[in-house]
Amino acid sequence: MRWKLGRVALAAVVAAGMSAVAVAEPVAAAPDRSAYAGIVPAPVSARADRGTFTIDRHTTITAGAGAGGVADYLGGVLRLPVRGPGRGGNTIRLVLAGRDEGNESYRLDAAPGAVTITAGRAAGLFAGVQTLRQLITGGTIPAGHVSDAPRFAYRGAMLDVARHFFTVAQVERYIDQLSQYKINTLHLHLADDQGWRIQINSWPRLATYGGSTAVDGDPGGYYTQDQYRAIVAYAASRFITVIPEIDLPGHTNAALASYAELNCDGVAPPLYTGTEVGFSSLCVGKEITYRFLDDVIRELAAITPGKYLHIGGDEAHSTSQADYITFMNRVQGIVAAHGKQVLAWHQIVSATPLPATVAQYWDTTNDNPQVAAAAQRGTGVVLSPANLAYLDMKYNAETPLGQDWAALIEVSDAYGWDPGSYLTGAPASAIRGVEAPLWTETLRTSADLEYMAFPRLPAIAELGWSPASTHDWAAFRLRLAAQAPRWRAQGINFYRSPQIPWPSAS
Ligand code: IFG
Repeated sequence: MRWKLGRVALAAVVAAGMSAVAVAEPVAAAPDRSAYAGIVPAPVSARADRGTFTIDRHTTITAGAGAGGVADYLGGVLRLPVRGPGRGGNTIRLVLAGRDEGNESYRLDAAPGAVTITAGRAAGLFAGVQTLRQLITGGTIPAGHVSDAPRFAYRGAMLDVARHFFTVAQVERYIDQLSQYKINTLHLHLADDQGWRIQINSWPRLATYGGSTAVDGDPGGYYTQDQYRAIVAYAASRFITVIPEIDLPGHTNAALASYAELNCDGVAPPLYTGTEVGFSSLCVGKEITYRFLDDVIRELAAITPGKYLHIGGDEAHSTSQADYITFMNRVQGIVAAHGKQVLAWHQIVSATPLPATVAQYWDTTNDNPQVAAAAQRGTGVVLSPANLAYLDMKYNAETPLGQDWAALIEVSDAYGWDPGSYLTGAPASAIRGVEAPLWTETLRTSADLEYMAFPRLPAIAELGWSPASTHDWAAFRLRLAAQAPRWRAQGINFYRSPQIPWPSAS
């Protein structure tokens, strides 16, 4: 039975993005050749070929050694059986082979009888699988070829679970959404003035008391260490590394409220449910502060496989400059003593960053000589400019959720910059990548998170993954529009920005 192959144009990309669904029989869907022009993030190279691969009840996924985890993931997504290598017939093959380029590079080759994804490491196969999902239209994959590799190694999203608490299931839902756009890092903001969200066995009141509330007195919560391990493992199965943040020395009211002895005056402040910042500080002059931090960092390092711990360092307005420098230099040493490297907000450059310390830039200007000087001295930088990458910023004055202190950020603003050349005076070699923070003072549900993250998160993900040469707003907005049917199928509560020509049904 041959289906008449209709002609498709790029505009069809707008209507053709469909979530990956397995079908029992070939459906009358014209394979969407322009799907190769519609991938988000844009790949290094992609071209359609003649022919079509049809997913049907005989289709299997085969995986060689080392590719099993990705094969099982893909089998779950497409609801297809996974078999060992060597089977004939209509197969989707995941092949771990070739040079390991030390990143998530891959090749995808689709022909009528077989689709093959080849990569030097499993993370590359997983990236190729996300691309494959975007090429599937109604059970068919147009023949073609993709060769792809990331521009930046660090492609992150931050979720603030301190201002409002989000359950393991809600975090895992966000992880699944991030992984579709090749994000590979999840920064969890675990402690702040309004809540401490991770169990520390040696200081139990941090979570049980310090985690008992949230902004506006909303329900609190915290992760037991087993629950945190579950988040880390789920993220790892999507090739996402978790970076936990304990914000220091400011943003520490939850800890100070939990243990009076941590306060310089020995008096514990009340729990805080407002949204002010900069009023709290650990007591830099007390030795107990460093015993406390050694315990916290030791326990956190033991359950965090990734190489970074984030120690915050922002808005320490109640810590003197001299104390801030003393404190941040000492805490970096504690992190290193526990075998981890430091990530910190860019204020860390006013202390003495360790060689491996990376500064997360959140200023609202691209001209910050102090950070540029540190970058020139070798400090790595992750870019999260608050006026371009903060997903808690309103889209416009009418946006019901979010804040506007940094900027109003429409989709074109989130997309309209180049991380490689953004920070004046910083060498391109210092730029490790990008991260899109999602602060939750005003966000309470997954639908709230999704409304702010989509469609801007895929824009930041593209800045992190795609070659600068592919940067083109006119094309991106069409590719973004074609993602909408997928988001609708997955129940993602995305903002229908007027800047994007959304397909009618979405
Ligand atoms: N700045 C604070 C966050 C959060 C944010 C909300 C940083 C590094 C404003 N610090 O961003 O805690 O309140 O947009």
